[in-house]
Amino acid sequence: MTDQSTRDYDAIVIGAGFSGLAMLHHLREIGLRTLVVDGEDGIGGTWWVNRYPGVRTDSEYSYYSFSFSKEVRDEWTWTERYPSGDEVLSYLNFVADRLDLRKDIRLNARVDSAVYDEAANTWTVNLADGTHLTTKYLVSGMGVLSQAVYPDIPGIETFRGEKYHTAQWPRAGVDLAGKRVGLIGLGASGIQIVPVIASEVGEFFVFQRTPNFVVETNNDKVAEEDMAWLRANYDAVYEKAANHPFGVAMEPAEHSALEVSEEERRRIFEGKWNEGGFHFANECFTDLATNHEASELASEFIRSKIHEIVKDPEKAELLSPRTYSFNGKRVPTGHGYYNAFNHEHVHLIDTATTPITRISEKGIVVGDTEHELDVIIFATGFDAMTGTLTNIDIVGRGGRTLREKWAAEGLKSNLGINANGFPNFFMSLGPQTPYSNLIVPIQLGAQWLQRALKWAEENDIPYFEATPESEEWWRAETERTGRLTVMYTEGKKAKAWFLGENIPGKPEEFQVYMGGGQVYQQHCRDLEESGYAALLYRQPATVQA
Ligand code: N01
Repeated sequence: MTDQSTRDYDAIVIGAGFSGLAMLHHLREIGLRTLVVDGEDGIGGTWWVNRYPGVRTDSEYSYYSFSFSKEVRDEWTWTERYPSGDEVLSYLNFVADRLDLRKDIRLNARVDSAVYDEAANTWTVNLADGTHLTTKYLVSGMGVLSQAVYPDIPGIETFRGEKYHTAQWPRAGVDLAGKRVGLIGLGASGIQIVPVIASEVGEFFVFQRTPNFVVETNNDKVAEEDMAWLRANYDAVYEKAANHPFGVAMEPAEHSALEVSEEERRRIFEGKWNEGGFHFANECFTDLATNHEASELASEFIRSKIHEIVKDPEKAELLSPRTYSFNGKRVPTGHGYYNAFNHEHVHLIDTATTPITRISEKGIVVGDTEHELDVIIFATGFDAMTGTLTNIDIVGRGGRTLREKWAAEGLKSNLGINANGFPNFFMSLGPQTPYSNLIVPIQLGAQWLQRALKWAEENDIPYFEATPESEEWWRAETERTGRLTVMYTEGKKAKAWFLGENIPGKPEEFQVYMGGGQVYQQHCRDLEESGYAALLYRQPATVQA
């Protein structure tokens, strides 16, 4: 029923990363004339802009990829268990070529605003170059950790040396050889960059406000037989990931950390530590994310590992988190992170005890001490989940933006998929979608929307929109389930982005759903099986088809 004569497109998707590519493929499959627009000059989304040294996945290759295309599965070969950023970017380019997506992707097309016209039931997407495009369906694939933030440190603009943010890294690279380099920020990004540039720079000053619990990955090459096995078992691997609370293809743990002997606990922690990466967080015990005592036992194990690896006991102690416990921040994975601090030219500056007071023309001032630098790297994170959506004007019914809605009502959505007041606007990985390996909710979300819009088209439904009741329910459910985890108590202490705590002035609300990816998917299936009737407006007012 889409009226092809009056609108430029049936669907416009903003963003050409994993989300945008999956959406384009699935919406085209149901015959929607779909266009992807992206402000960058290459596809890849987060993997296009995050080119800092050391960037790589912290999920394993086997489930950090799409399972929906047999061609891609059969023809693509991963080379590392935790693929580098370059390899993921090559993968996404391969996907775009193999599925012939490029012809419907417009790059260098930055969206300034998107405005809903109620009378015409049409969205107008306004690009920075002055182009206006109209569409029935508008989909955000703008990414959840894409709105980079700089810290509000006085004098930041006065620094005369070079300044870089990890999420806006120059394409041509940065020559750090022999230079005095300062790094602010030790989340997943900072932790990846440390060991890689440590061997390159002259002097390295790492400014640490809050230490992190870093789990080493023990990265490895992917053997030919591993790829052959994966190709034969892709669906099973994907299903395992989809049924896991955090979207990883891993075995469920069997015991509480509190019900085994100390010796047995150490043995299990040790085994999973050696296996590396998210295996430690997910496979040791059932309650590292839900029980404070269990999370503290994991914390103590990691602290003991830090003291084993880092030779200087003072540095080791500084690197050991004491103010919150494991899972209080999104668990970062390491590639020689703690070891890097054994280099003499890597200086760890504690800015928790003596804070950074300002940035000067010459460097970073901590208390009264000025550290002179040639380069400052900011790995200071993102306005997560909502930042990209509130940074541009997405204008719904009555001229109200999403930014205004959430400021007035608190963060609200129906399953992170859509929002009341914004008909036919959908989000891939909207706020309040699962805290997870993101490829699972991206793929399942694109497939869900494909079925929903096919149904809408076949049944002459002019628009989908979240009801106020569905939003109230999902907001309450997101908060309720989040508060059952240690992410709530510990995340508050650690100023975690998943609670919005990292952005000054941002309200404390769960930005993601902590109740489990598999539970979330069941809610999505329930919504679909109800004929979308339970939660979404489907009876038209008087709108044009
Ligand atoms: O950002 P973060 P990130 N003064 O918000 C510090 C995903 N990701 O880019 O903790 C001093 O985690 C801040 O200090 P503190 C992943 O989901 C994935 O590293 O507030 N310091 C913190 O250390 C991850 O969780 C991958 O005390 C300041 C750091 O900046 C998410 O992105 C790779 C400061 C910010 O850490 C975000 O990670 C990379 C200030 N004023 C990222 N302001 C992979 O999958 C901030 N900081 C591979």
